[in-house]
Amino acid sequence: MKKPKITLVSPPNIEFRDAGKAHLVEPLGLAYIAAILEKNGYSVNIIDADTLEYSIPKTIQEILISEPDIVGFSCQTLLFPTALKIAAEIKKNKQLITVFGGIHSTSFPDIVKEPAVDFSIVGEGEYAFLGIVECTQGKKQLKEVHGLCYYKNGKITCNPSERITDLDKLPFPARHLLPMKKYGYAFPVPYDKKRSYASLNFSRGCCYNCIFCNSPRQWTRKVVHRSAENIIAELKELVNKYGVNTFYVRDEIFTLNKKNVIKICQGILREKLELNWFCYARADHVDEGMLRMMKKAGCKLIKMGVETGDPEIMKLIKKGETLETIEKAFKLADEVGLYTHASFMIGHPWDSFKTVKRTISFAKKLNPDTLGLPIMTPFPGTEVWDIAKEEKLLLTEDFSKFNVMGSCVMKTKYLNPKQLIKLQKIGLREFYFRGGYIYKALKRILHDPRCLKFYLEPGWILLKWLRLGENG
Ligand code: B12
Ligand code: SF4
Repeated sequence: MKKPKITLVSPPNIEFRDAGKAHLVEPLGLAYIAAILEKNGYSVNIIDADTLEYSIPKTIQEILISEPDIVGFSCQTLLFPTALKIAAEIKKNKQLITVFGGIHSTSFPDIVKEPAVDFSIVGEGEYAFLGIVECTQGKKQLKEVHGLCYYKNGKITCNPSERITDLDKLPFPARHLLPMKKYGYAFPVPYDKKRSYASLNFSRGCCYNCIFCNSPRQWTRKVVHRSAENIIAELKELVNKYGVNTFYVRDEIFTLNKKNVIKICQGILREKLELNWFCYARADHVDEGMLRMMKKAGCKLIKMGVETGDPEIMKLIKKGETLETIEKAFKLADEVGLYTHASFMIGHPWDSFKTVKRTISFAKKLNPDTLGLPIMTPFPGTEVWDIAKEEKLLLTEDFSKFNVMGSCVMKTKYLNPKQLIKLQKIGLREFYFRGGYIYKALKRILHDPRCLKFYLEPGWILLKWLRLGENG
């Protein structure tokens, strides 16, 4: 039987392209799937339409040029409507199988009812996608493919999914199929060499249960770690094969397993990899010894989720942290000499004018190098989605509006969308156009003028977005 040709697609994010420009990363899930398919002798192609800034027609054209028999789409909720449009169009032009995967498929397996979706996968995609391909070769039956969902005779069938327990067995992501030179993150950390960038996962999953996060649904709260040896081998490949000198750890809670963090740092130093890197961490996981070790191994920036400056809301969102712990962690990171990013949100179901003001004040108090202040978006599969529906706070189920920045799909008990968008802009203005922030930025720039460049691009995007001069 002829082996099928496979094309994997990361759909274009047309409306929010500008917002995403400051941080472009590889579609790692697709690169993992491609790697396992290649390892099994299949011909694969990845179209990262988002990064390549393709329009929808251009994406359709590129898919058809690749003459695929099977097309896989990876999408978060926001990009699902676009992916669906593309899938419907390519199906009109060629007989092929479409497979949808990623967080939206996992949270919303009902998508298989859409005529343009042949199969959808709940959970991890590597063995599931390979399983579908093997079904087309008569090597497997659909019922044997973990996480596979399909719609037949008015009924949705979903096979139980299974977590991958040994991530070391996966081949490294097929980055040779990606436009690696296009990826990057504008963060204000200077160094000599021109940046060449990649991102990777050291683990998968998170054991916490914050009400707004899709991670518990995606990974079933089970954390699976890669070994330090396997990670160092991938880092060496990144340096030697792709000339990478900067990397980003995509894990939700990189600092959960301190022993592994230390081992990885020791490995980077032992192998003299000379890499700059940054990661996410939970404030309650960091300690001075670990932060110092991370800095020694090239870590420049640490991103921590704060979410709110209101102690009551902090409890309601089940983050499991306190404002005091968070403040301590930011101080510690400052002392150690790491750059910091704080991720906040406004528009929690209980947010009022007063609590948002508290959030803005707390952000100013922490004084991180950069601030994220999106509006709470209740993604399907999260507890906040259920709250939004039960309390009639949800304003639309048009997923193309679930962009987190600049539009608002959920009101709070006390604030409407107009008030939330206005508060978001006030928050960002108050944070960035403030003596304390400007002083810190100037200190960074004076210490090393090369920093300036890395303030400019995100700064320009922010200014455009805030549309200075307009009453927002
Ligand atoms: C790192 C990260 C980012 C990175 C990289 C995003 C990316 N495109 O991969 C950055 C910082 C850029 C980012 C941005 C955003 N992110 Co983000 N991000 C994450 C995070 C923490 C980890 C993702 C990751 O690296 N996973 C590891 C890789 C290996 O897994 P994966 O990509 O999910 O792929 C696996 C499976 O999903 C599946 N799969 C994936 N694609 C396909 C396709 C097929 C055909 C198949 C069969 C299977 C399959 O198989 C893969 C391998 O097992 C997740 C949290 C999470 N738990 O997923 C949030 C998360 C995905 N992000 C989220 C959001 C909301 C965003 C933003 C919209 C926020 C914003 N506006 O700023 C943007 C959207 C940008 C974009 N166009 O992607 C939400 C998505 C919620 C939703 N339902 O849509 C999540 C779940 C966090 C949350 N709030 O709950 N994010
Ligand atoms: S927000 Fe962070 S800590 Fe909370 S469940 Fe999601 S990944 Fe885990």
